[in-house]
Amino acid sequence: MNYVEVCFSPADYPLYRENFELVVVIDVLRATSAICTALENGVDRIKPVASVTEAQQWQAEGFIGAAERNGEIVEGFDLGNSPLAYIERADELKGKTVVLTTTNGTKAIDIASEKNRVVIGSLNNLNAICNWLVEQDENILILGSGWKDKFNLEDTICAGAIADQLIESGRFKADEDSTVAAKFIYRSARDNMFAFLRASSHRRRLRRLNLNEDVKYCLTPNNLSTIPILEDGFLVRLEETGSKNSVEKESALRSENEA
Ligand code: 3SL
Repeated sequence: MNYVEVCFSPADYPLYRENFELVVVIDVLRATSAICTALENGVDRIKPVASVTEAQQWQAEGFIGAAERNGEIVEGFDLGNSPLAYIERADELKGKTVVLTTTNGTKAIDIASEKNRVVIGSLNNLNAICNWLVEQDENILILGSGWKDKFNLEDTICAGAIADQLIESGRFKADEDSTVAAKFIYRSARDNMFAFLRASSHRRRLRRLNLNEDVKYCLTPNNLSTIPILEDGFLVRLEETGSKNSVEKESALRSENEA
């Protein structure tokens, strides 16, 4: 039987990474919710990068630039990581490639991709990703992006929800206390996650930035069915994996983004 375990933050990741083939990266507020939403609403591919400088470089190459730091859009970009913005601007973004950098989420994707296969989880695609994960014959690590390397509640709730479903399937087992704790936290929160998170640091931070609607959206389970997977440095919809080779993708990108 394979293992599913929860790692609370990128700072803890080196303690876990050797034992897992597949990593599910989570940043409920808001990076991975935005990634799932953008791809489901027509964005073709997302290039996750750890730094603003890298995002600027790709933007100069013709990608649509999206950058967030501390909850706000970075100067010089007109997109951040609000999932609702990707819905509102779906017509304009359809078929395009976006380069995205965020405070925690894209950093977690970056470190996970050094060694492992990476897929993207959120509450929005919860059942879709669990149904797919259950079929994978691999040890799975669920990596919360946290906040600047610290534990956060919202990623832990989502990680606990995924671990719970996989363990309940009878195909996975868990050993680590982090996984047990995540399951308990999820089970305490699941009936009203918005209220449960009232005192959480990031919900307070986003409330101060008038982003409560984003928070409610990110805490909505199962409104999406897209599973983003990292392939050759780009996040794509899982069912489209391998549908184009990288040369075809590069030339498609130039014509899409010039159009
Ligand atoms: O940390 C991240 O990657 C972001 O999602 C943070 S925020 O929700 O945009 O504030």
